[in-house]
Amino acid sequence: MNLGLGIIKEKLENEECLNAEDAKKILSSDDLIAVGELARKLKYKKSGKKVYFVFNKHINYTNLCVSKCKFCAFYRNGDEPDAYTMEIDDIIEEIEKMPDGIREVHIVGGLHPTKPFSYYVDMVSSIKKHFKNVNVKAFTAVEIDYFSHLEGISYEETLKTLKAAGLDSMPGGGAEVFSYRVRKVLYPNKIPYEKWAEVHRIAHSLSIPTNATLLFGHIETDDEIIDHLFKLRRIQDESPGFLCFIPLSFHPDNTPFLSKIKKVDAVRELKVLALSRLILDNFPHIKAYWVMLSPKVGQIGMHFGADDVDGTIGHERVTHAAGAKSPIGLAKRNIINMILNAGFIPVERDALYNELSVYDEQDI
Ligand code: V47
Repeated sequence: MNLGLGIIKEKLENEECLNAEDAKKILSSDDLIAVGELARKLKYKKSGKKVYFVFNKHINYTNLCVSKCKFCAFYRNGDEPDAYTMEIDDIIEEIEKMPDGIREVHIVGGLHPTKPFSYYVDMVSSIKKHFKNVNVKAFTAVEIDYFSHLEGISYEETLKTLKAAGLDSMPGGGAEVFSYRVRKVLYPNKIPYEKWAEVHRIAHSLSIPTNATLLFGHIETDDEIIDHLFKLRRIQDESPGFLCFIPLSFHPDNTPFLSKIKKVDAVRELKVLALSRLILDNFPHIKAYWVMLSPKVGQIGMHFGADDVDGTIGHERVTHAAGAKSPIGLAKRNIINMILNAGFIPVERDALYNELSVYDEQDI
């Protein structure tokens, strides 16, 4: 272990917080295994050898979007042959196709040009009515901001209305990188950091747990990644309520602006994962999202600080529109296998990380 990482190791042993300089050393280190070792130690402290997954289904209710982010291959304007919007009955039907035992429905979509706020409220209440044991994890801060403008009400009112309809938790998307420089180039119509943070702080104050993400591997710098992580750490210190952090590696295929960029490699993905575990020491969980990493890099990710792999997913659309080569969904047995073969203990959880079942070799 080189001297820089040695000092970081000592700090972690003394339970001292890392600073931006330490973070920079981690990202630029050429000792990948040592970086992984630091993050894995912290993972073991937090969750031992357990790695969590959830039996879930992703619903992307529309690909119409008025935001038109330049990094996104998923959105459509409305007149393309593959533009779609799901009605509530379609959503219920899609969830009904899942085998029994589903615990979480993860809902995100584009910012639809004409659907009223009542569509989203009805969506949540219908799912709750039909599927009693399902946690409705729905709508990013970007969608909440959009709904509040549609309806002319505050973030708090928007979230209270959705919570009364059955909203249980919120995903972490839409954060991208908080850098104003990157926002100006790639997602000028998307809410800035302050508003993203405000929505999550209010959600936490209403006992709606949320997640957080980082989109990396496009035009961001190391400093911008580090700043993003420290901003999240501060939100969690001041307004706790984040359950999990998910670093998302950018997929360039079919994107309007960035299709020539080379997809980030596994070494970078693993370093960012490890750095996330180390900086976000106040986040209970870090996710190795197999859809973006691939199941194989996801397995290595468990040795780089991740204690969660998301879940079965059903049919992922956002990353696959941008060329992801991973499967569009995984069977529960594949996930259990993936975790066991990486040397960890698969634990099926619900959306709030209550443990439902622990698996071993006999279960596959
Ligand atoms: O916000 C969009 C990203 C996010 C691309 O909370 C892209 O548990 C890569 O947030 N390449 C949506 N990424 C996904 C998301 C998420 C996923 C899994 C779990 C959770 C959770 C949240 O996907 C968007 C954006 O940052 N994204 N386009 C792309 N071409």
